[in-house]
Amino acid sequence: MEISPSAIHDHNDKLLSTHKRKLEQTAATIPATNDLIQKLIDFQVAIPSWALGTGGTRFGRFPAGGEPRNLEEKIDDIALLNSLNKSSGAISLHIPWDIPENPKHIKALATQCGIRFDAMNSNTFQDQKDQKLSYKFGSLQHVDKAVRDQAIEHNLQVISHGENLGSKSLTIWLSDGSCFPGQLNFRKAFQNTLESLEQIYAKLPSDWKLFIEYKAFEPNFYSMTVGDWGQSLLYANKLGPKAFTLVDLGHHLPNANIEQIVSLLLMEEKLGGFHFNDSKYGDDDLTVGSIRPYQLFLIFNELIEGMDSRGMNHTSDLGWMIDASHNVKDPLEDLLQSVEAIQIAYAQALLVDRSALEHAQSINDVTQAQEILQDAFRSDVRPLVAEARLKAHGALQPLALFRELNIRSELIKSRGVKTIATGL
Ligand code: PSV
Ligand code: MN
Repeated sequence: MEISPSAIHDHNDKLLSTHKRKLEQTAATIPATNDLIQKLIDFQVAIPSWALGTGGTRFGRFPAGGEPRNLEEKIDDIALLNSLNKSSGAISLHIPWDIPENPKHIKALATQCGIRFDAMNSNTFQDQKDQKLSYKFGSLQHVDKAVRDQAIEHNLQVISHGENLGSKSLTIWLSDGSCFPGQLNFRKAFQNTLESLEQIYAKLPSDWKLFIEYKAFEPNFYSMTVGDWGQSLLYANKLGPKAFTLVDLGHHLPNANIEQIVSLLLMEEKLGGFHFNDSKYGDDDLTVGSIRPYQLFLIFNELIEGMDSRGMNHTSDLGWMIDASHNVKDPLEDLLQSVEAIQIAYAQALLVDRSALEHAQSINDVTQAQEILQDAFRSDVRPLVAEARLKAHGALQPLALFRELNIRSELIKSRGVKTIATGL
């Protein structure tokens, strides 16, 4: 479903005078507004192909209706999001959930919609219908070389799909691990995994990056073979300069200091990308910023500090992706909220007075350091985020326009109520 530029224009027109008033108030107290707005315009967050439909838990799933029935419709949905917020100009594909059967056509469709292909994701955590060997006891770590070879081959196929589409990175998340003490020899599992990753890495195109995503638990509950950033960093260091750690915000043990992890990975030049989501208990995959917005801000604070200290490009030097699941909300509304939360945290972190913070740190002025961070966090940057959208020809209030245009009902009309998108 396409949103006409005139619908966006009419929506913006109605809200323009109120928006301008708020923007003037903000600009009066926030320095370097134009520079900040340009950074917001440039910042793009990839949408996962597996999160455009309703998610579920193992207890049930309650579909919203009108879910995309194929990859073409998923691209349409992302184009729709992007025409509203102008910040979702990329898709991250999961294989085999979203195999591009006709890559030329898919690439042309995406290009026409202004969507590029971000990281490709492989899947060796589920058995597929016609698969010869099972991943029940792991994939790249498996005690049986034939299973490892099968999983390696799958990753190579994913790279080849990605090459056809113009992607430049592969994210490997392994569910490999063990459920009970004694089940695995940790060292052998690590070594098998490393050897398998080495074979994938050897075939990685020269301009590609390999992202190694870690997760503390689930579906294995005793050990995970890539269980934390230390293990991921070990693999990445052993593999070489094209291998990086990927941080998924939901993949830590409770109360982990993710901002410190981010800072140190950047220092080691080994932070590759992000899967954004939010959580209260585990890998809850909730809307970004819905539970711990201050933590999200602190993470962006470290990202900006670390990236700027190395002269990195905020937009292109790391992979920015959402990895969430929408169980009770409309998936598209949820994604609009997530992107907005990311932009807000990014903008607030850009406001941090770095030299004042450095000075406070240098004299151990703990109170002042906190004041500086919280002053930025408590600034209302929403008019700046809206202005960035306006300048990029998006909607001042994407969620409100999504509702005004009854987009979900329109999607249900054209696709049906009982459609089910692929994904978890
Ligand atoms: C695993 O929990 C994960 O975060 C990985 O990124 C998977 O690819 C994705 O979720 C599947 O939903
Ligand atoms: Mn993830």
